Amino acid sequence: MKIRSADVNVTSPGRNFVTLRITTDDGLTGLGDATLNGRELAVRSYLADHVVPLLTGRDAGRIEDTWQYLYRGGYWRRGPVTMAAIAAVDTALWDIKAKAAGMPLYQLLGGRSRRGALAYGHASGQDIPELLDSVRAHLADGFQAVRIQSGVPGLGPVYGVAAGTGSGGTRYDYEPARRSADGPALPVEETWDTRAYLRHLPRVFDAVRQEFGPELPLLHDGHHRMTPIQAARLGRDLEPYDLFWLEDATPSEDQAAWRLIRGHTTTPLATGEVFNSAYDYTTLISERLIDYVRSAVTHTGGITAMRKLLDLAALYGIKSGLHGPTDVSPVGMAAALHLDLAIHNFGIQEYMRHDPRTLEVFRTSYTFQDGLLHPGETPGLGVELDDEAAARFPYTPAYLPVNRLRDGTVHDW
Ligand code: CS2
Ligand code: MG
Repeated sequence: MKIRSADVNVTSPGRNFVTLRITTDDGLTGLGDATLNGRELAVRSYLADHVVPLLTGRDAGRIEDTWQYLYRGGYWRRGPVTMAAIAAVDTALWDIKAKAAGMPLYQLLGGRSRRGALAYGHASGQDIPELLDSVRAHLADGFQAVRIQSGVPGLGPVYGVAAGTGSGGTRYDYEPARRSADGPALPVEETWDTRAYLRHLPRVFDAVRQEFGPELPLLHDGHHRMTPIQAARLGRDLEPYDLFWLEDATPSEDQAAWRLIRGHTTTPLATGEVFNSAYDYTTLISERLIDYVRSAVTHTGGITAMRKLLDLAALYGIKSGLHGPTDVSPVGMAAALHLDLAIHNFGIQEYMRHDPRTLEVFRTSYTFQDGLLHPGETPGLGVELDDEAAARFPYTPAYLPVNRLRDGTVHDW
């Protein structure tokens, strides 16, 4: 079975997505997600200008060889653009292989290890009462784990807190990137004050635990905003509230910094959504500095690379917590779900539900029931792209926000 063609689709049904479709000479198609939030056209060009010409005529069944050919053969390694492009090819080839086998992809990854993947949703509020309502709405929708983010007294809008009423009528998931169609064409700028945040967050957790009791798994994203010693203090202050995890407590690329946090707190730690290679994790995993691997299949070289990374983590007792924001397309989401079902060291899956327009363009077979996600039994990944629907939503430039301290200094967000 040879690759006949490959095409890159860019569409914007509520937000931008980059999708690769590979077609074989016997008419099978496979999809791969290559969405890189706010930098979509760079990946489109990498794929269309540099990768697609290499694919035509290749044996569609040789997934590992194609991965190595694109990774080693390109000479320039790693980086989010390269690895998102490789991920799209890899995922599309796995989709094709599973369709050819007539099986849902998780069967080729070893079959299921569990009934479904425990998913966490994004509860948030500008203040504590609003957050409590949002948690309630998530529980009513069946979520059995929630991430909680809150506005900080004295600060304006904070990234990670929903700004308006979501599609379901409740304050739901925020949209990471602002499109020029929906507001200013340039990045929104937010103001940040870490000391105010550190004072406020334990109160937030206290209120949520008082309202919902000790059982509910609670998560929180620090979004790289703290120094290691601030993160250590927050981890310690939150210990009474028994977090499932504290995510991105400090900028993740400084792996050695996590030794300091780990040395001070027993709050479980997660990181890796901005990583794109297993090499980004070597210190974190081998020294057991984190508890959960947060990468996205879409940004880390696809199913082939993610499986190796998760197997490495498993050797050190570290679990998965794969990235699943709205900027991972339904194709990338499905890829994560097949892995979640198959691997032994599954931890939790992020689930930020997509806009209904997105789900008009991407027809999915995955399901969410009783707090668990399941990839479905359709052969392959179980996602199809409707080209006509996609064409109704042309690409719209979008930027992620920028964060500044009160004195104007650019800060992590
Ligand atoms: C967040 C994301 O899902 C998360 O944990 O950190 O919203 C992230 O900021 C976006 O995916 C960036 O594109
Ligand atoms: Mg995050």
